[in-house]
Amino acid sequence: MGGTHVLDGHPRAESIRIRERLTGHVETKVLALAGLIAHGRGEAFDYILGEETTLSAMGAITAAAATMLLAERPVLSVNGNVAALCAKDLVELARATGARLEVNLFHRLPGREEAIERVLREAGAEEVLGVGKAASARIEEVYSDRRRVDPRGILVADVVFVPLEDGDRTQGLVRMGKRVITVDLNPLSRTAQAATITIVDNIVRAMPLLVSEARRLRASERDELERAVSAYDNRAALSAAIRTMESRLHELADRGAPVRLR
Ligand code: PTJ
Repeated sequence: MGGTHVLDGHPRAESIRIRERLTGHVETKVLALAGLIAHGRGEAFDYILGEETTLSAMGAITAAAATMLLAERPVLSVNGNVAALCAKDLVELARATGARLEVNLFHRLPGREEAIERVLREAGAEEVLGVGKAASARIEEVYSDRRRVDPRGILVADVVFVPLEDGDRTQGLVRMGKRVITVDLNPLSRTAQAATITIVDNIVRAMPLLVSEARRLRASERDELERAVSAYDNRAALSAAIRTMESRLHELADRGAPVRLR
């Protein structure tokens, strides 16, 4: 992959570095070209959100960690964008919650599953489900290549983590009776609306918080985790995210001042 072309003093250095990481992963086949479009859409929502983890996103993160810890068969579904952006955190989250990692792609082009498996193994994963023939089961409720799943993983999971997801699979998994957790900067997306828990935050910020929250809650009693889950309301969390965006735009429009981003 090409080296970085951005100087530390650049006001958008971090954002540019992330873009370079993603474009580099087009070459390695980890990222689908459509992944670049998805990232651009996410960035636009992040600008409006203020590029910070909100209090309500933190509430969703706590509920998500508790849900994964309570699960019997949790699975973390990994696509190209997520592997490119936070492979290490995924491996750590799997360890902290006892979840299995499964590659599941919208664009199953030759070599991509293996490339993503490689990135996960380099990040420390000992087991990666869903690669090649291992994705031998079909989910009727899903109408894309994402229907191909591993019979040891998503097929039998009770809780599935599907960050940066693309629509109908979330609805399909929910119809199958699974609890679905997502990370999506767009609170209006079908996935955000249909998931059991939607973390409206950038995956790059949310993942380390999710890992530390899972580690913190690991020692908790079952009923304490259950209370954290039942206190959570996804409709309210989505409304809070939309309200944050709305009030930020209002404030900026009133001030007429340049947007201040970190
Ligand atoms: O690797 P594949 O083949 O499985 O494909 C993965 C993508 C992401 C290309 C595919 O799932 C897709 O097309 O997704 P969508 O429909 O573009 O939806 C992705 C959602 O993630 C959008 O609502 C974006 O706003 C959001 N998003 C993008 N980048 C981030 C994000 N949310 C959180 N953090 C981000 N960094």
